[in-house]
This record gives sequence, structure tokens and C-alpha cells, in this order.
Amino acid sequence: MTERRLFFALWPDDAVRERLVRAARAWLVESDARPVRAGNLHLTLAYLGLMPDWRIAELCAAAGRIEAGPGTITLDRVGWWKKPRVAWMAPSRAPSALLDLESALWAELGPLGWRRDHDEFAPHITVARKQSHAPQAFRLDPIEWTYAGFVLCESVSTRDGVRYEVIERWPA
Ligand code: 2AM
Repeated sequence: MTERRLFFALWPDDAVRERLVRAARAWLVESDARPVRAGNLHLTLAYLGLMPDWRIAELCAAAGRIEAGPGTITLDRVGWWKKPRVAWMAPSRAPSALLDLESALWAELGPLGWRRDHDEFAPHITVARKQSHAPQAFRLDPIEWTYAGFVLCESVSTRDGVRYEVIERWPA
């Protein structure tokens, strides 16, 4: 039996990735944290964890039932969480389309046996890991990101570190 580490996410286009990388580089210039590689940047909607790959079909069926609609996220805030040691970029205000999408996803995942492991959705994009101290203050030039869909991703461990691979895409 093959097990895979899976999560649903919003997957930025290349232009947004590039802006995130550039902004993170400017912000974390004096940090020894590990920047997330451009191709791995994403906004997690639902972390599912390790599971047998036969469950992918039911996840895909559940995702296919969602009707949420596209949205625009303005990433205008940076932050740092001490325990997971991650530096992130986030919207000050999450658009309702994004909140609806996350709720719709969990509404579908519940009957399949998944539970959110947190009370509140804190949409963010992790831009660096192993950030052991609070990074310097930074004013992020707002990055506008219009997304039109979401993805199911697999976290794959490689010799060069983790790589996220898109398994399937859906329109939002
Ligand atoms: P992040 O969203 O803060 O970056 C894949 O591991 C993605 O799922 C990562 O982006 C990770 O954190 C997110 N995630 C959420 N909960 C997680 C958990 N309990 N374990 C690992 N990753 C988790």
C-alpha cells in the first residue's frame, strides 16, 4: 500500500510566485531561514496528512462537488509563528469567497472522516521555514492574487527537500 501526504491548496500563478519570492527576499535579507522554493509556494486550504492512495478518488469526488467561485486575495501582511518557525505572507482581510471555499471543502471532508485540527482558518503563504527569531519589520507592497481554482497536492520528500506536486485541479 502506498501512502501519500496530501493537502488541498490554492496554487499561485507564476507572476504571483515571483512577487512573493522577491518580497520575501527583501524582507528576510538578514535571516538565515530557509526560503520556500518558488514552485512550492501555496496557500493551504485543508491539510489531510498521510493516507493510502486509494482514498484519492473519494477526495477528488468530494472536491468536484464544490461550487465556491473565484476570488481575489490581497497579500499585504507579513508575520512569523514561533513554534513552527515559519515566516508568512497573508491578507489582512480574507475575502468571503476564500472563506466560503475553505468551509465548503471541510463540509465535504467531514463525512469522509476528516476534521479540521484548528478552530479558525488563518489563510497564509509560508515563505520561509526554520525562522528561529522574529524577522525584521517589513511593509509589504500589496500583492493582488486572483485565483480561479484550487488543487489537491502531494508533499513528496526528496533528497533536495520537500517538493509539492499537484495531483488534480478544480475551478473554484
Ligand atoms: P503551512 O500551510 O503553514 O505552510 C503541507 O505540509 C502544507 O500543509 C504546509 O504548507 C503546511 O503548513 C500545511 N499544514 C497544515 N497543518 C499541517 C500539519 N499538521 N502538518 C504538516 N503540515 C501542515
